[in-house]
Amino acid sequence: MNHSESETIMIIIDAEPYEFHLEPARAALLIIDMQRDFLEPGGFGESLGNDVSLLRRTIGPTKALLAAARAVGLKVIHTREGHRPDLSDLPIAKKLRGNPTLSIGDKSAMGRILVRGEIGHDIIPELYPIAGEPVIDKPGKGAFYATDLDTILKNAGVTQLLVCGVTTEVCVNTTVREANDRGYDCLVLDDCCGSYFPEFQEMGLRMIKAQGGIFGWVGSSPAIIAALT
Ligand code: TIU
Repeated sequence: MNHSESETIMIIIDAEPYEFHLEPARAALLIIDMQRDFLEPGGFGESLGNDVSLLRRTIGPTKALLAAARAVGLKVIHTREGHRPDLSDLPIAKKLRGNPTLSIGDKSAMGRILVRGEIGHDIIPELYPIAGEPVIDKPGKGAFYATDLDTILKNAGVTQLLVCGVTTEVCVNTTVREANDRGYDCLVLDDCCGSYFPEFQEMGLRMIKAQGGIFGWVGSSPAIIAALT
C-alpha cells in the first residue's frame, strides 16, 4: 500500500474540547460491542432491567457512518465482548458479580449469554461486519486487554480512532482510556455511543473531553460523514 499521497490529507473536524485533525490514512473506525445481547429486546441487557431503546438510537447514525467509511476505504474494526464456550477465560468474579439470576454462560432467549458463537453474542444485523473488517473478540471491558487490537492497529499504521459503540461509560470509556495510554488519539462520536443511563451518557462523554481532552475528543457523526464524502 502506498501511504505517501493519502498521508498528507488532513481534515479539520468540529469537536470538543477543540478541533480534531483527522488524517483518514491513519484513522480507523472502531465500533465497540454493538451486540444483540446489549441492544435487542429479549437480550442480556434487557433481562437486567435496562431500556434498550437508549442504546438503539445509536444504530441509525452508526450505520450511516459505517457506510461512509466503507465507501471511502477507511479502516473499520469491530469488537465483541464475550467468552470461550468452556468459560475458561471468564474470571469467577465477573461471573458472580451482582448475584444475577441470569449470568454469563447461562442459557437465554438468544443462546448462552456473552458466549462466542451464540446468537446474542454476535453483532446486530444492521452493523454486521463485511470481509476485510477485523472483529476483535475481547474477554474484558477494554478492547486492548487480552486481544491483538494494538498489534492490528500498529501494523496498519493507525494512530487515530473514531470510536462508536456501547456502553459509553463501560466498554467505550475503558477502551478509550486504554487507547490513550497507548498513544492513540480518540474522537468519540456522541450520537454513535449509548448508555442505559442518561446521566452516565452525559458524564461518560464529559470525562473524556474535560481538562483539555484528558482522554480524547467528543464529536458527532455528521461532521465525519461530511468530511469523508
Ligand atoms: N460493552 C459493554 O459496555 N459491556 C457492558 O457490560 N456494559 C454495561 O453497561 N453493562
